[in-house]
Amino acid sequence: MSIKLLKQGLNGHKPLEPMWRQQPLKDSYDVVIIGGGAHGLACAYYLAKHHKITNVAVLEKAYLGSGGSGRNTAIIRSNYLTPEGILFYDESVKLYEDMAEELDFNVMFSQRGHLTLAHTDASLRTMRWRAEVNQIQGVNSRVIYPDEIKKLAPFMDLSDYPRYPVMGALYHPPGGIIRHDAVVWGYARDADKRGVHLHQKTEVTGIETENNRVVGVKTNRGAIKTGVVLNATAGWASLIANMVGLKLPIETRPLQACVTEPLKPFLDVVVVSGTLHFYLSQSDRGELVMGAEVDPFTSYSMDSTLNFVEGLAGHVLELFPSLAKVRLMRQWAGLCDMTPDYSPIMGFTPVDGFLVDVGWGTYGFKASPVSGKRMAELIATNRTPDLIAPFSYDRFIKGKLVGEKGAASVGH
Ligand code: PYC
Repeated sequence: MSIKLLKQGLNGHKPLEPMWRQQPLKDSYDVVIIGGGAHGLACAYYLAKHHKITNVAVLEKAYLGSGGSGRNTAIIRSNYLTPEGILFYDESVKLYEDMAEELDFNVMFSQRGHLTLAHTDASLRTMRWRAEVNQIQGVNSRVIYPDEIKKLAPFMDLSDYPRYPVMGALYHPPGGIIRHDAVVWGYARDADKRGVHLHQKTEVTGIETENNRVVGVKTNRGAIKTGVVLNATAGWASLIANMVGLKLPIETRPLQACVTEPLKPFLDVVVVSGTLHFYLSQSDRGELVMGAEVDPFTSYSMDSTLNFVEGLAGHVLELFPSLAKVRLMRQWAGLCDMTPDYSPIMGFTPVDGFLVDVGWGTYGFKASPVSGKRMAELIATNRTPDLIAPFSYDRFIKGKLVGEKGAASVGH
C-alpha cells in the first residue's frame, strides 16, 4: 500500500478537492484546443510540460471526456499493419507504460496481452504478415496456434464446432486495457496545475480568419483571440473544419459498445475476432466489455440499438457459448470519424494556424499520449515531427495513403 493511501486512510474523511479549477474565459490565448478529450488534454499537458507554453485554453462543449474518450472500450495495442502505424502506436504504448508514474495517477494499465483471432487461411496469412512487420519494427507480436491460445483463453471454444473455428491468432503481449476516465482526469489535473485553462460547457460556434490565417474563435461564452487553433475533436471534426472552409475526407459513423454484469475473473487477455466482428475483454470490476464494427450508416446519433446487441451477442456466443445466461448492464454509442485509409490526420492544413488531430476512426483513444506529445511538439517548433509526418492532411492530395484497414480493430 502506498504511503499516500495510508496517510489518507488515517487522516479520516475529507471533502474531495476538485481535480481542476474553473477559470474565467480570457479574451486571448496563445493556443486554443477544441475538444476536451484525452487528445486535446494530452496536447495541452505536453505544451505546458515540455515546451513551457501555458497560455492555452482547452474548450469542451460538454464535460471533459464526454466524447470518444469516455465511450471507447479502452484497448491499447501497437500491432498495426504499416510500419508508420506500428512505430506511431508503439510510442503511445510506451507512454502509457509510464503514465501512472508521470501523472501520479493510477490509470490501471493492465498489459494482459491481446489476441486477434484468425478463422480462415487468408486471415492467418494477414496475421503472419502483421507479426513480421511488427517484429521488424521491434514490436512484440507473433502468431500462435490453438494449443497456446487455449492456455491464454481457456473458456473459448477452440473445437471445430463454431461456425468459424479458430485456426490461430496474432498474439501481442504488450497490448491490454486501461481505465479511460483516469487517463482524461490525469492529463486534466496535471495540465491545470501547470496553468492551462480547462473550459467545460464552452462550445465553439465559429472560427475567425483573416487572409487565410486564424485570428480567433467564437464561443457560446464569448470571443477569444488566438493565432493557433487545434481541432482535437472526434465526431465533430468535419463540422469544426467547415468553420474555416476546410473539407476533411471523413465520414462520421456511430460505434456502439456494451458491458455485462460483473463475473468472476476468467478472461485475462483481450480477444478480437475480425471475422466475427467483435472484441471482448474483462474489466478489473469483472464486467465483460464488448464492441463490434461501426454502424453501417453515417450519422451523428448516439442512440443504442437492439439490433447491435443481438448481432454482437450472437457472435460472442459462437466462441464463448458458456456466456449465454450473462446479463447485459449498459450499452452506449460514440461517434467515429472514418478516413479512407483508416489512419488519422495530424498536422498543418491549408489554413494558417488551423491544425488538426482528427480522423481517429475506432482507434483514437490508444493514440492519445503520442498524438498529444507530437502535436505539442509541432505547435511549439512549427515543424512536423517525423513520427506523424505520414499522417498529414496533404497525403490525400499526394495519394500517399497509409492503409491500416487490415489492422483497424475489427473489419469495418
Ligand atoms: O483498434 O483496438 C482497436 C479497437 C478496439 C475497439 C475499437 N477499436
